[in-house]
Amino acid sequence: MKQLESPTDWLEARKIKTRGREEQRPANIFAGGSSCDSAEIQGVVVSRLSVYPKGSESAPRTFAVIEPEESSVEGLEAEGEATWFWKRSSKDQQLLDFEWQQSSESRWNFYFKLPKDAMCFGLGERLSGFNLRGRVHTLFNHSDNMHVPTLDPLYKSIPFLLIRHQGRYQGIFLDSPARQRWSLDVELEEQASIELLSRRGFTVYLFETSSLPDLLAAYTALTGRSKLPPNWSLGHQQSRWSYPDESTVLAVAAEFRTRNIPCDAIVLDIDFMDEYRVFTSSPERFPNFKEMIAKLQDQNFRVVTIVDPGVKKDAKYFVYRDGKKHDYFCKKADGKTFYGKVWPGQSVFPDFLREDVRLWWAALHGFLVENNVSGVWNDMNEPCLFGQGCPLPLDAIELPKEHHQLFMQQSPEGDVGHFEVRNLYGLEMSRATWEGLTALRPDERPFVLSRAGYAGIQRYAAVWLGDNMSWWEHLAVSVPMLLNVGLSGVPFCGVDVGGFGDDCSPELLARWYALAMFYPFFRNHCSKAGAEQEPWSFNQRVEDAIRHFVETRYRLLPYIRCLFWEHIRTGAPLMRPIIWDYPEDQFAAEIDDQFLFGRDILVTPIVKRGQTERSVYLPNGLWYPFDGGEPLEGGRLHKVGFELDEVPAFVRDGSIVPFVDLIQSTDYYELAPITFKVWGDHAMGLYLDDDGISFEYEEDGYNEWLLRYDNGQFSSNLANFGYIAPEREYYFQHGLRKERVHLARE
Ligand code: MIG
Repeated sequence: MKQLESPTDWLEARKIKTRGREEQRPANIFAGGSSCDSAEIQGVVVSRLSVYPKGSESAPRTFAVIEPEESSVEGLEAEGEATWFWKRSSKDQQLLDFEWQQSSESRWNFYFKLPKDAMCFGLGERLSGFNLRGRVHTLFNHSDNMHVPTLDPLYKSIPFLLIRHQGRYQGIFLDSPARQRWSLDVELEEQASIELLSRRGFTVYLFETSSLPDLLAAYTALTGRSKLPPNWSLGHQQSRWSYPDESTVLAVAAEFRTRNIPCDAIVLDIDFMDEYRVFTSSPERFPNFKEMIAKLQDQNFRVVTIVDPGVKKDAKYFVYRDGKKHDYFCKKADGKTFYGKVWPGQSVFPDFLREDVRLWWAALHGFLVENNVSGVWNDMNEPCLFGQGCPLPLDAIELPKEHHQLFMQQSPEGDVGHFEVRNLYGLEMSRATWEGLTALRPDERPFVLSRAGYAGIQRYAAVWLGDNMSWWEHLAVSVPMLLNVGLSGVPFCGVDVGGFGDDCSPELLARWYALAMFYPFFRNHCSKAGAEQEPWSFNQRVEDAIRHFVETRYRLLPYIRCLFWEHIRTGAPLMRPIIWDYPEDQFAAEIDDQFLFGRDILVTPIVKRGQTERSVYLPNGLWYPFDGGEPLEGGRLHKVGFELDEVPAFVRDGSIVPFVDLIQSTDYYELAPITFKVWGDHAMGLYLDDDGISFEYEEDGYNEWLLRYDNGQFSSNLANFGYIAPEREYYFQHGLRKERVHLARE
């Protein structure tokens, strides 16, 4: 593929890449238009700049953004070709000196300052550790199953960067689904730059200084928040590529019940289909698909199935035929249908950017809903094609012409080359899925899981981070990766527990569960080639340890549900860096192997082979070991031992955490007693309840209590009462004292 338009372009771009200084920047050829305004979103001032190239009349729409209601406070006009500076409302705002220019027909450059002590977070899915500073981050959805530390890009692209400077935060959201490369002071010159390859324009949002929680609140007000997930999807999920047939699936499910390891869902990977045809099931291996699911439901399991975007080219296959008839598949620039090779062989790809295509795809889920499949897993939706590396070479400095962009897509502004909108493909597929499930089962909140994504993916799907390995390094890196995913607005996330590729070891699996019980999305998954890693695959000791972690996860479900409530109200992720609550703690800012799970639990996993103790940093205050014991004083490091079956976490002094009695499936959640565990002598907490499945909570169908413990007295204050719950028992527990309580009814 020829990328370069002229050798001079190449040289100029090299210069920008290696040197960020102004005098070496290429000429600015911008001759289009722009508009600029600002709004206050959730208390944070956000400036918006829309830039469109010569020949267009407005910046493209990209779907990522829900229009802020109170937009256009300022109505500043950005002068034609002039460099546009971030409007400064106070001295404090001069930090970034954000500038932009156009340096070729399809290339835009952005520059901003990164003070020496500034740290960078966000940008979605990055393998490079918590602080993203010091390297280049490419945003171009791409599937690669060898997750070495230098791998770039990955499956998801979320162009939202959070910059921490002296305990305060600023944000940049470059809303364009075209290829972006963010170079975060690679040259150690306190300069960062972004290169965007697009012939369309862009909109960039600059968030003025705020706290980290406020910044997330504003960003998620702009790009949307998750809905409450169905209760069952917060349970333990078991997956494998692939359980080959019905009897294996039923046997695996039975194993959970006989061994008393809680589990809510069995996930079916690609082999459940009829020769990888989406929206079918194999007549040979899953001949009684619906009955099998009914049997699983009798044992309180749900079924999640995979749905890939590639539709098998097969004239006898209804999805292919129907899609062809209506012209729903992507075409090349010459107007001919695009075929690419994936699991089903030659396949076609729906153009999910089109509303009519999304509606059609949504309706196809009727097959799954009729069979009582509960959740849908979207894989390969970058989209990933066999036999191809990254479809745009990393060193490309121009956007290839349309006939080199795989295929065309129809955006609301008209036809556009795929690379202009590539990062939206997975999001639009998951949106179609989410909308389909919502329409087909209006009384249930859908569960959709996606591999690819763009800003706003949280509105439609949970995400997992693709093909990790059964390596200790991948256990460790899951913490900073998921922290950055959460700070990029996506709360419902996890990685394959036990690792996808390679063989998991007994010790690794136990330690992985010890951490993963705090992943918002909690699924054991393993590749075809890997050794078995179901919880019982090794010895009794490991199985018992895993049982303890999974049981603890289930007991924590009321707390986890409260954390999702917090997300829908404030945009907060569930997994948070310590600096979320301790903004001034510079020492905590460096920590990427611990995290806060909500406000009250600090998770301190063992992520190294053979290790039985680690140093733990506790922020200010008193912290109680999760599994019991004397509290430790915070504000310093401690050496702490964690046995293989010990929960590696601490609870904050002054918290009240709701625990539910042990259940094997969330089907038993509603009636199970709840105990409010109190840590410390003065404590506060929150407890919310709803039916766990419908959208009633959006219409006031929930109950909320503020809990207090003071002077040996537990009390509850009703904040909302809109859900008539079945009767269950409540207790409070403080140390050895446990008593029945009745929650306030008014
Ligand atoms: O080409 O469906 O990341 O979780 O098991 C591999 C088979 C396709 C990649 C996913 C993985 C899944 C696998 N898929």
